[in-house]
Amino acid sequence: MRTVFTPLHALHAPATEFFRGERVPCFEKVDRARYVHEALVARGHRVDAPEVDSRPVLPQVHGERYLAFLESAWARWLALDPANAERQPFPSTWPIRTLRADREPSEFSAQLGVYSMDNGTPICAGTWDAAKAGADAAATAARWVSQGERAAFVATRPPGHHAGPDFMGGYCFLNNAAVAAQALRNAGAARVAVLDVDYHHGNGTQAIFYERADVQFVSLHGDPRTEFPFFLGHADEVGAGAGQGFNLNLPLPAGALADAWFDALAAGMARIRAFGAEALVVSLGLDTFEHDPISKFKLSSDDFLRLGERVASLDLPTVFVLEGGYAVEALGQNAVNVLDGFESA
Ligand code: OKS
Ligand code: ZN
Repeated sequence: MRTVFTPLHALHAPATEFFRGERVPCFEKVDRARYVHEALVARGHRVDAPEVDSRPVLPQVHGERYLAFLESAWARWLALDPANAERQPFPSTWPIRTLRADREPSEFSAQLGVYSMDNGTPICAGTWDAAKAGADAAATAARWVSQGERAAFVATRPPGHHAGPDFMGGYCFLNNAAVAAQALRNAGAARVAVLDVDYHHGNGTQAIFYERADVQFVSLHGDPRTEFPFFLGHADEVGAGAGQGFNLNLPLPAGALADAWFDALAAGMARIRAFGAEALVVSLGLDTFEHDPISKFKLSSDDFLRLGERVASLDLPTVFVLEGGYAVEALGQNAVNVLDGFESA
C-alpha cells in the first residue's frame, strides 16, 4: 500500500503528561511512529513524504482563531518567561458552565483553557510543525486516493480525532482524519464516510461534521460512561440539522471481546453502505489491542488482519489515518496487519 510518513512527527516530543495525579512519561511517544515506519519498510510498503500543503483545508475543519492560537502558542509561552523553554504549558482554567467562553481573555494560559478540552495534551516547541506535517500527510493520502490509488495509509503522530473545530485534547491538535475527509470532498467525492475504530470516541471528528450530510461519522469505542473522552460518544448522538442521521455511535463496554467488536463493526459498515459513501477515511486507532496499556478491548494482532479484510469489503477508495495505540512494540505489526488484511481481500 502507498503510505505517507515524515520524520517531522518527532518535533512533537513533550516529556510528561498527568496520570492519576502524577506526571508520567507521555504515552503518545515519538517511538510510536518510528515502530510503524520500520514495520512498513520491513514489509515492503511504499513510503513517501507528504507532498500536499493542508493549509487550504485546515480552515474548512478548524476555526481560524484556534489555528492562529495553536501556531503561535509556543512563542507566546516563551515570551512569558525564557525559562519556560524547559517547561510545558498546561491549561488550568476552563470556561465551563456559567463561565463565559465568548469573551476570550488575552492571557496565554487562560486562552489555553479556551482552546483545550483537557490537561492531557501537552504542547512543546515543535508541536505545530509536527501536527501541520501530519495534516499535510493526511491531505497527501487523500490526493493519492482521489487520483486513483485504491488505498493509502498515513503513518502520523500526534493523533487527531479528539481535536475539534476549535480545541485540542486527548493528545490531538489537528484532526488528520477530518482533513483527509474534507480533502476527498474537495476532490469531488460527493459523500465521504469516516469510520473510527480507535478505542476512544472520536469526539473531535464527530463535532466537526455533526451538522453535515456530506460526511458521515461512524464510531465504535469504549462506552463514554467509563472511558475517555467521557462527555461524547453516546448512542443517542445521531447528528443535527442537515446532519441528522449521519452520525452513528456504537459504544461497547470496557472489556468487550473481539466477537462483540466485530459485530459492531458489521453494523457500522452496513450504515456506511446504506449512506452510499464514495470514499472512506478510517481513523485507525490500534489501542483496541489486548495489550494496550490504557485501553480495555481485547483484539489480537491477528484480529487486525481481519479488520483490514472487512474494511476492504466496502470496496471504497480508502485513507487509513493512524490514531491511538500505545503498546509501542506491537504497534508496527498491528498497523501492517490491517494494511495486509486489506490488500489480501
Ligand atoms: C489522560 C489521558 C486520556 C486518554 C487519552 C486517549 C488518547 C487516545 N489524561 N485517543 O484515541 O488514544
Ligand atoms: Zn485512542
